[in-house]
Amino acid sequence: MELKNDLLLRTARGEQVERPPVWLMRQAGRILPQYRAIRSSLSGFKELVETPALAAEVTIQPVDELDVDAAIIFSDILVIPEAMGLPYELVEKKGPLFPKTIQNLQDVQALQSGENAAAELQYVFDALKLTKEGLNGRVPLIGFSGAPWTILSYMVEGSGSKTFSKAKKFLYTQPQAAHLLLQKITDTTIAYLKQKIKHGADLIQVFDSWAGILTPAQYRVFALPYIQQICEAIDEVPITVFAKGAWFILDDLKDVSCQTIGLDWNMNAALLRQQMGINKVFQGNLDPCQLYAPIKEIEQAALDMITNFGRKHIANLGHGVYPDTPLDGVKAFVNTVKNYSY
Ligand code: 1CP
Repeated sequence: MELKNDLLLRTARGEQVERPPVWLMRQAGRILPQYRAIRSSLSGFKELVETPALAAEVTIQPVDELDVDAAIIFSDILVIPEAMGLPYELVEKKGPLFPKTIQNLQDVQALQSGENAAAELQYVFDALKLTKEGLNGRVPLIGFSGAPWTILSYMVEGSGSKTFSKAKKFLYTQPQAAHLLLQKITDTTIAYLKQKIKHGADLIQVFDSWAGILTPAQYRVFALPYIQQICEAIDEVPITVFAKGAWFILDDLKDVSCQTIGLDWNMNAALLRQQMGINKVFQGNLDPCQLYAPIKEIEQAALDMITNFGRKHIANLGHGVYPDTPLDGVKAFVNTVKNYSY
């Protein structure tokens, strides 16, 4: 199926484009009344993720409502631990919870991995296929996964955390088990992403949401080599690496085989280009809280962001949009980018 709007892909490939493409991390979700309506009729988040027709429907909602330049498949990074043998629950108002966690080498050895594990996720692949049909070529579809370190952190910690100190302790005290676990996650993630691409993903984003809590030395040993393996294996479509909070690793990411680097709102794109000579495409990085401001200020901030990034830019927020963000603020951001021309 030919894409009617392939601006995101042309930008990710480094081509000269007319304006930055725009989409928002977490664009499918509670910011949209259409999403809340579907969600409230279900038993929970997992039912939505695991029912392909519904997942496809909520994936397309932001394309209809916001006219963004990409859809991102509605799913979660935590489907990977579950496929490996560690089920998750999503506790209302509290977040993810793993009844069973990884404590030692034996626990890691008991997990399945690679293609066998990825095969458990047929419901995601079916959702991609239905989404592609529903989009009918309007915009590209983004597939995603968590980065191995971020996935390990949930598997060891058992829930979200401010410090992820249990997960970091695991790296310091059981490095051998940690490396085996990271390798198993990596193998599963590669098999999973390849299936996503087969079922229609046009671009892949790897979320390293907890990158910023590692030291640079830990990041180089426990995170980056596995991200590199994923980027090397995925050569069918462009790939974005978003290592949140890890400004200290951008100089290394320069040499990783990804096309695009996601930046959070603490980072300065112009400075990174000048001082580090990073030539890859950047994605980001408006502060999600900026969207609570008056409309005029949102518009100005979006223009300032575009100016700061220069070319080779995919406009986005610096992290996911917060559920209580006014829809008018979101639309002001999207429309400012869409009305811009270089
Ligand atoms: O019903 C609900 O609204 C539950 C909230 C929710 C939603 C909407 C969760 C639970 N996951 C999702 C969907 C989701 N998760 C998407 C959808 C596609 C889109 O972007 O529109 C994506 C890309 C994710 C990825 C994800 N899940 C990340 C990486 C991105 C990030 O925000 O850093 C992480 C860390 C998760 C774990 C997770 N799942 C859900 C929550 C609330 C969390 C975060 C928990 C924590 O803070 O530790």
